[in-house]
Parts: sequence; structure tokens; C-alpha cells
Amino acid sequence: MRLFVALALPDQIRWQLRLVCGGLAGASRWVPPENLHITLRFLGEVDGRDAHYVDAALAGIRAPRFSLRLKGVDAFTSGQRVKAVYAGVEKQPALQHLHDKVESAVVRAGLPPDGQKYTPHVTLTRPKDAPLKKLQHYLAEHSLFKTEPFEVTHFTLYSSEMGGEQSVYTALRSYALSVPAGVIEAAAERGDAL
Ligand code: 3AM
Repeated sequence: MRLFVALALPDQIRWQLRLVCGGLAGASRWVPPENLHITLRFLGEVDGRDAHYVDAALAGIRAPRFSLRLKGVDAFTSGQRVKAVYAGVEKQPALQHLHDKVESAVVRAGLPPDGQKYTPHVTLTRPKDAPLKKLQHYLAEHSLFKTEPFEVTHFTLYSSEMGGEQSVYTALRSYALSVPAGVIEAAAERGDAL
């Protein structure tokens, strides 16, 4: 099965992303709201035994919850070709930290290292044929795009299957991030549930 590890996005963030999903010549298909996510690590084709090792290694990760905000739009290009248009993620060291832990876990489970610099993003569309001029216009139009901050409380292992028009992503298992000790004490003092 084809697997990847990602952060799911809250409903209200996916709704906000809909505002920037459209209006680019050459991009007729946009990622549907239910598929929008922040990839932590693409694993590719993995057999059942390796998937089991990956799951066990991911389950062993201890990392704190953190807050994240999406900001701006940009694109991955190759020469004149626009490969993907994405919403950016505001810099958050805790996200890089989680990514590094996932990477170590995956390698510990026996998969080859990734070795690429991690650029967190939410892919919005992979245009078939978007001219760079139109892309520049689209990016300028949405340069102020920003969501409110949201809390990342878990990360998820997904399978990806080819659907008709879009891939079908299935959440196989989610792994909880921990609540920092100071937050637990403060909540207990206030009598809040976490
Ligand atoms: O939606 P994003 O861009 O975050 O691009 C694919 C998607 O990431 C990426 O894995 C995520 C879930 O499909 N992906 C697919 N094939 C890939 C590959 N061969 C890949 N990433 C790296 N190498």
C-alpha cells in the first residue's frame, strides 16, 4: 500500500482554504477539502510487514502539541512548469521537530531516508498547464492569505489510493501529541478539562 504521514486540518481551516482554491488559468482541478493536509513524510509503496514496523515506530514518538497557522500562497516550479500551488505554513520550530522525529522513526523502521529539505505546505492544485504570468497574478492576488492559528494535537498515517479524478486518502491511525506539563498544571488549577 501507498502510505504517507500528515497533519489533518481542522474543518474551519479547510473552509478558509476554499477561498484560494480557484481563479488560476490552467488549473481546473483543485484538491477537494477532505484531502487538504500537511504532509510530514511520503513513504511510498510499503508492504504489510514494513507498515507494521512504521506504525510501531510512529506510536513511539513523544512530541508536544503546538499551534500552527497557514500563511501566504506559493508554488513549486520546474523551469517554466508549475508543479504545484500551495498554501504556506508559518514558521514553527515544533513542526520541524515533529518532522525530524517522524523521519527518524521511519528510518528506524527500515525505510530509506528522505534526505530532502522539509518545506511544510498544503497543496491546493497541480495545474496541467498554468502559464507563469497567470501564476504570478494568482499569487499576488492571494499574498495576504492567512488563517487563524489552530492547535495540532495529533499526526496521522494515511493510505493513498488512486480514485477516479482524485486520490482517496484513508486515515489508518492517528498518534497523539503530548500536552506540555505546564499546560496540564494551569488547566488543573483552573479546573478545565483538556
Ligand atoms: O499533497 P502534498 O504535496 O503534501 O505530493 C504528494 C502528497 O503531498 C506526495 O505525498 C503526498 C500524499 O500523496 N507524494 C506523492 N508521490 C510522491 C513521491 N514520489 C510524493 N512525495 C515525494 N515523492
